[in-house]
Amino acid sequence: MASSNKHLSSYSERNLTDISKKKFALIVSEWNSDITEALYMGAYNMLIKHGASKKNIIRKNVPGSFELPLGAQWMAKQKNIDAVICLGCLIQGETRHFDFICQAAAYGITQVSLKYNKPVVFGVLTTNNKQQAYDRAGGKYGNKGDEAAITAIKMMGF
Ligand code: RBF
Repeated sequence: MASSNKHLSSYSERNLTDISKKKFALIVSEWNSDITEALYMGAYNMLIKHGASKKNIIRKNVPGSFELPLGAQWMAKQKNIDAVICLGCLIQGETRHFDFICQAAAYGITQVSLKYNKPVVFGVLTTNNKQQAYDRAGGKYGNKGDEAAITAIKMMGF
């Protein structure tokens, strides 16, 4: 799966559903915050660009990507939230923490989406190094935050 060759950012943004009255929760991990802030700005700007109202975009921070599923659950259980976007950045270290946290975040976010029957988007970078993360947070491979926002909008129009 060569993700460097494929970007949702360049996918069709036409015929997207009307999100002017939709409410979004953006959960942002504080680890690698230079990256996750860029992901957040990408997602936020993309939602605004497609008609979301500023007052309908709620931001919540969590300490790390491991906490994204619980943060997502607290927001997804609120009836007035239409979609949740989880943003994080996991960078491979020397120990196996990376694998456990990636696994927990992906599984947990999936569980929340299925439990609450609404889009809960996995906007989490899992990279070998910081450069790969920069490349995907507004660098040469686009911004995966943008893509997370478009994914939420597309799923809302399913
Ligand atoms: N959280 C991230 O979002 N990205 C990371 O790259 C990251 N690396 C970690 C490496 C180690 C060794 C530890 C202990 C934690 C790391 N975390 C990372 C934090 C993790 O998601 C979580 O916040 C903490 O484990 C507390 O539950």
